Amino acid sequence: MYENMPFVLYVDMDYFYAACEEARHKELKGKPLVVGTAPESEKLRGVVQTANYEARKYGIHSGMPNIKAFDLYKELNYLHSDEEHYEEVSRGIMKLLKESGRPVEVISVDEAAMDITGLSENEALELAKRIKSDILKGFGLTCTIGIGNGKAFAKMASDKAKPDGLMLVRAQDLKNFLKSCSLEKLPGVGAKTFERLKEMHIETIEQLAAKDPMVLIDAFGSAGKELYMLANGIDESKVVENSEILSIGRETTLKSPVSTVEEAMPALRDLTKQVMKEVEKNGFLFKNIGAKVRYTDFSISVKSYSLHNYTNSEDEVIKRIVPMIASLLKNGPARKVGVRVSHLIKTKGQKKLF
Ligand code: DCP
Ligand code: MG
Ligand code: MG
Repeated sequence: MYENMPFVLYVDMDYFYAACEEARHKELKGKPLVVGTAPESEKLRGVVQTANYEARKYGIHSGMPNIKAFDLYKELNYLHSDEEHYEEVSRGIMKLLKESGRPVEVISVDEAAMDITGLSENEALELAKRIKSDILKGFGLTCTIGIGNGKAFAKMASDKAKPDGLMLVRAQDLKNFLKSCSLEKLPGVGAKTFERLKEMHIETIEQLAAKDPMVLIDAFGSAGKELYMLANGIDESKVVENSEILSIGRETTLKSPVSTVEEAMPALRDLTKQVMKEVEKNGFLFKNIGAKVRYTDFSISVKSYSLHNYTNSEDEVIKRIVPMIASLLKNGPARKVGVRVSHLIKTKGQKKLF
């Protein structure tokens, strides 16, 4: 059964944004710290992007309004997010992982999966220890590594071993490992799916695994089959090698808040031009176009559109970005807008496709 499942080493950085800040502000190490979306002068208005483990002890977590975080602990240290810096650190870490010579899939700014099929379990553990120590030496950051047969299970192991951990799920232990994880930890079970499953009286991975797959397919379509397979310890998805640059985005603060997409057009055209310049410089094609607004109350909303085919067409970006921004502006005026393209692949020596 395991023949088709890649042996995977999965890296997830610990409290990533806050850890990057601790690495360059040594005086903050060991003190509760939050990185959030609002500038320090208006810190009560934004939301928490991440909290270090000292701050998590007070119940503070990603997505929580800053004002609530300060309620929970008033001596909290706070820094305004510097995403460009975190992305630069991320690129360095991904480069280090790729130097292993094995296929690496960059999953997010702080996560990557490496295909280590062919290694023994002990060799995998040795490699993981070396990676942890190289990342610590090179960047002053800790990470947690999960190892297992199948990307999903390696990721779940990394979740479980956090922070600064290392966990190998041996093939013969996979079933028991899955039993020990709560249902919402299964990749693909988001808040909505979790609620739907609960209505169907499925509250554990074990119950999901025992369900008639046809019932799950009726309820969730092909995602239902996927859930059934995962719950039964099967994940044949491949580690797909990709660029360490996950996306290219630009955003800008507007001179005055805008309420309509017409008012935002000059900024959107300019941002799109900047993004496309970077896309061309790298010889990328993209498949996903994202729009972002930061409202006057500092909250952020994003929308994205997936194309059927890869492209590098500027017109396509404008065509997709306009309705997304228009729809986001229905919720209120924005003081910042952003354009991003993602799902990148490299074209070899091809400058312009369309
Ligand atoms: N992030 C964000 N907003 C969220 C969640 C996350 O901006 N609602 C950003 C900040 C995180 C980074 O993404 O540092 C990585 O997210 P993770 O879910 O991996 O969380 P952390 O790395 O912060 O913590 P952990 O140690 O639990 O992995
Ligand atoms: Mg992380
Ligand atoms: Mg992560």
